[in-house]
Parts: sequence; C-alpha cells; structure tokens
Amino acid sequence: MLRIESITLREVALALKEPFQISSGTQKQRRIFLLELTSADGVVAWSECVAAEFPNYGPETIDTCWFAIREWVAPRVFGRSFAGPEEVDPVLEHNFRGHHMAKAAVEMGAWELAARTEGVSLSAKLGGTRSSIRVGISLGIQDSPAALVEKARAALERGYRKVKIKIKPGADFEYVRAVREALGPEAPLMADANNAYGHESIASLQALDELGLMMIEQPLAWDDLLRHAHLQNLLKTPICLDESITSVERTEDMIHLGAGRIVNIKPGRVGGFTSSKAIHDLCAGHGIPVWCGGMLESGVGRGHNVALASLRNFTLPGDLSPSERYWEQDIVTPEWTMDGDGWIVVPADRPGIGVEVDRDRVENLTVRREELRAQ
Ligand code: OSB
Ligand code: MG
Repeated sequence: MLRIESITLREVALALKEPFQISSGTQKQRRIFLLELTSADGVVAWSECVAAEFPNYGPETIDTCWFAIREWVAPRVFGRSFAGPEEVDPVLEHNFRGHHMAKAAVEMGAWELAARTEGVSLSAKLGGTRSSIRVGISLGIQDSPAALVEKARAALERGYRKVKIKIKPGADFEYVRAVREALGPEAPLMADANNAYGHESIASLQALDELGLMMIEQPLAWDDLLRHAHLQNLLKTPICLDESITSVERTEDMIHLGAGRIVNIKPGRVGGFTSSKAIHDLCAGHGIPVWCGGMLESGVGRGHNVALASLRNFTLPGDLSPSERYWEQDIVTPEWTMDGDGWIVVPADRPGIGVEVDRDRVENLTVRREELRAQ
C-alpha cells in the first residue's frame, strides 16, 4: 500500500553553464522545481516538475504548477491508499483537465516512492529492460552557422549519438547545411523548431528535406496535428512530435492522421509515467520509434527520464545529456555521466532513480519552500 503523507515543494535556482535559446525564448537560469514526497512508512522520494518560468513551451509555468499542486493535485492523493503507483494517474485525471506537468510531478514521485519502498530501481519498477541508453545533445540557436558547426563538432567528438539543432525562421537552412557540410553525410543530425513555422512557411521546411536529417521536431503549432499531417505528406524527412503529444489519445490521432512518424516522450508533458508507458506501448505496436526528450532538468528529473528511457521501444538516442552539459555542479550524487561513446548507464542495481539528492546543497540553493501535509 502506498500512502503519501507529505509533499515539500521547493524552488531552487541553478545557473545554466551557457544560455539556451529556442525559437520562443532564451533561458540563462533554470528555476528548478523539486518535490520531496514522504510516505506513511517514512520512505522519501524526490521528483521534479519540469515547467519553465514562462508559458512559451506549453501552457503551464512553475507558478501555475505550484498553485495546481497545492490546491488540487496534493489534496487528491493525500489520505488515500494506493495499491500501486499506476492507480495515481486515474485519480488525478478524473474530472481534472490539463495541468499535466503539475500532475506528472506528483505521479512520478509516487512511482519513485513505490520503487524506494520496494528497494528496486525505478527502471525495473517501470518495466525497463535497457542497461544503458544512447544520448543526444540539444544545441540552442547560435549567433552564426560557424559557431553552431563548432558546437556540433565538439558534441560528436565528445561521443554524443545525435545532435539536435534548434531552428527558427532566419536561422534554419543555412545553419543546418553548414553543419551537414562540415560533419559529413553520416553525422546523426536533426532539427527542432519548437512551433516556429506557420503553414505559409512550408517552403523553408521543404528545403531542409535535402539535408538528410533523422527527423524534424515540432515544426508547426503546439496543438496542431492536421497541418503536421499535411506537411508530413510533403516531406521525406520524418516529423517527430513533441509539444503536440499530450496524451495517448493525441498519439493515436497522430498515427491515424499521419501527422508524424516519431514521438518524443517527455513524461512531464503527458502527465507522468502511466501515460508515458501507454504512449510507449501504443507506438511500439505501430512500429513508431520513440525517444525521451529533456526539459533542462536537474539530476533528479534526469533520473526519472533515464528510468523511462530504459523501456524497450526507446530506440533512438534521448536528450539525456550528463550533468556537466548543464551545470557547474548538479544537485545529486553521483552526478550523471556519459562515456566517450555516448552511453548513459541506467543505475539498475540501486533503489529508485539511483542517485541521492545533495540535501545541503539543495538547502543552500532553495529560494522558496512549502510543506503540504495530509490532514
Ligand atoms: O523542445 O525539446 C525541446 C528544452 C526546453 C524546452 C523545450 C525543449 C528543450 C530541449 C532541451 O531541447 C533538451 C535537454 O534537456 O537537453
Ligand atoms: Mg522539442
């Protein structure tokens, strides 16, 4: 039986090593939102809410999530006994629309709590089978094609197995072509537009088709499947959907409409692990490869993503960069590392996510804290 007794919300300020620019904005600092859950038998588990400061990726923000968790999510789970963590998602979805990142933070925390209670790894608890995962890097928009080429070259030399290039109108074809020409036809490259294109700019997306990309991620609007289906018909390059995939039903829509051929699963965006597993299974049944996306998480969120990415159909490299890519120092020990061939190891022999939160460091970095308790 799983009973959640308290949830402590914390905001931690962590400076990114370098600013991260996507088509809809730039981040220099990451406001990290951590949850510490305690069970009735005194087991502790950490999770991370991946919402950002502004609603430029999805509609939620750190502040809407804080409010949603305090007002609606936590009160739903307190005072209940769950037979297992898979019972949390239906309780959170019943007559409660949206707020996926807020729900996911608690739902994923419940999975971690269950894994820690049983003394098994989160990967095993989720049904994961991979012992290591190939890693891709996500490169923000740079000042010039030459600057981007240097970053991409360094990433491949470091061992990354996929290089994702953020694009926007005015920083697309020329940038990606420069990287393709410098790094050769075999370099595993892809582009991510974060919704920057309208249907009128289809020609710029068609131009990318000759650059041999593994995929183009979310070129059109975040909630638009129909126009992605139209675009996919015009492209050889597979479209990968990120923002548009918010549930297993939206994934079914994608498949039926032909709106994309690859899915980026971010557990925060889809409401947690139960939904992620359903999307994973649906895609596996349709021969659609999936990979795990990232949201510039700290080592806590990274641990949840690594566990999820150990499931069988995560066949493409995930945006699961090691701690050193983002932070001077992470908030977990050990930090997440990647070997020279671009593999991150799933800590299958340790409980839960397999790393421990550095409490003193988190305490020092905390800018806001609130404890929620079962009545
Ligand atoms: O679209 O995948 C995205 C970061 C913030 C918001 C959206 C995205 C991203 C990334 C970062 O690409 C990937 C990472 O965490 O390394
Ligand atoms: Mg994306």
